[in-house]
Amino acid sequence: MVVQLYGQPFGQVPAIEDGDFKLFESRAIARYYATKYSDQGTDLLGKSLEHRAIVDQWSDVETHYFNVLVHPIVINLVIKPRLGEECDIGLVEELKVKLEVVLDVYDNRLASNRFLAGDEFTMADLTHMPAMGYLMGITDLNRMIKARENMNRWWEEITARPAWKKLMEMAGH
Ligand SMILES: N[C@@H](CCC(=O)N[C@@H](CS)C(=O)NCC(=O)O)C(=O)O
Repeated sequence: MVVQLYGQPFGQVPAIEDGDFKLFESRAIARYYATKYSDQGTDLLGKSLEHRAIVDQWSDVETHYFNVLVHPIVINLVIKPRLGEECDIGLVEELKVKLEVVLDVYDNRLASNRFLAGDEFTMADLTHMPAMGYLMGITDLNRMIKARENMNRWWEEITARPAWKKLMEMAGH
């Protein structure tokens, strides 16, 4: 039986309640709060029609190229061992080969752009941070990122932001 918290029909987290308003799916939640508080702090959504489109483009790259590979890697190398379940090393090795190609695209993009959507930190960078955080904690994957100079520079910069440091402190890292 699926246990629904905050109306999440798949029984997963995160899900939020903001007053009477309920929402699930982490990326939709992040966009909701970024829009709701767009007049405060960093503008995460993009400043023009074109900039917003580029933010959306790299956010979609995260979902459709990056996360589809990284999510099962993290499940197998981080989550399953914690649950005492066996991980599928064959699958992880296949995914790592595919991920090398995707990381090259990122490194190339970040060679001429400070952040994924251009000169400013946006939602496109932010949505990568949870999975990137896991990857950097896995020796082999950490090496794959560190080998890419521009991606590594980008990761150092976005994790130096006060909000990430605060989150890490709260998580006890
Ligand atoms: N696409 C969803 C994925 C959510 C997800 O994978 N949630 C995991 C934790 S990170 C979960 O709740 N797993 C528990 C379960 O499936 O029973 C999102 O981004 O919100």
